[in-house]
Amino acid sequence: MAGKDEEYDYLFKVVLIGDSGVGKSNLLSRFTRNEFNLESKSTIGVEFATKSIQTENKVIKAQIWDTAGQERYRAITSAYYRGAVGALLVYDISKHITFENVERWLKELRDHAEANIVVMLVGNKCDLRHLRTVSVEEATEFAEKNKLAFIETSALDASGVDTAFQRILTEIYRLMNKKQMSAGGSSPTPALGQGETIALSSGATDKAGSRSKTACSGCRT
Ligand SMILES: Nc1nc2c(ncn2[C@@H]2O[C@H](COP(=O)(O)OP(=O)(O)O)[C@@H](O)[C@H]2O)c(=O)[nH]1
Ligand SMILES: [Mg+2]
Repeated sequence: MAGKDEEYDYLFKVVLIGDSGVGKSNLLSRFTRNEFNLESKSTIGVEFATKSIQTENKVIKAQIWDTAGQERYRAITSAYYRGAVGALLVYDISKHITFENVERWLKELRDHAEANIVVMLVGNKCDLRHLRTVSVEEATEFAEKNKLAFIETSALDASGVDTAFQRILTEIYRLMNKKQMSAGGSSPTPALGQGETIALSSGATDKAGSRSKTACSGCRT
């Protein structure tokens, strides 16, 4: 029987990318199952996990893909990126090299993903504040230069995790709405076009401020 979990307005594929060990799998398990694993059992064969959220009166089902450890061999296949409308590009705030490698991951996205994929830079492990090597300022500057949303998270203590997913899904939804409007307003989905006001400004800096806000407050110290 189809339960409430099955009902959604949109299904968005979001991929997790970033160096090995930055916490991608744990961000996924924290968000979808509220679980965290201290051991790095690299890859318990999960291809993707799903979770539905609500935004602007719509139910968005997120299908979040995890690399299954392929990032270690720089062998992520293009199938991984196919159809993805969002990407969380994760680094570890206590390992500067993982932040330096963000450039490479952006190039990977340019080469393999849709041109208009929504990318959010995620500084994970912000609970390790005593070991921090990437400052909020440095990451914010980089994110602004590259027009990325930015947030810090901790999969361990859960701070910022829900916010990160909520924000990227909301931004994807808004951009999709905007695109449908500018394509003539003939939406294929009856749920749309019911007189909602859709912001036509670019950059999605409005309302949720997903591009202008930076770290979650819990992670700034
Ligand atoms: N302190 C801390 N450790 C984390 C956090 N997220 C992940 N880890 C640890 O970092 C290691 C790698 O995590 P994992 O999710 O496997 O990273 P992945 O290779 O990017 O998928 C594991 O030992 C996790 O327990 C976090 O937010 N804080
Ligand atoms: Mg992993």
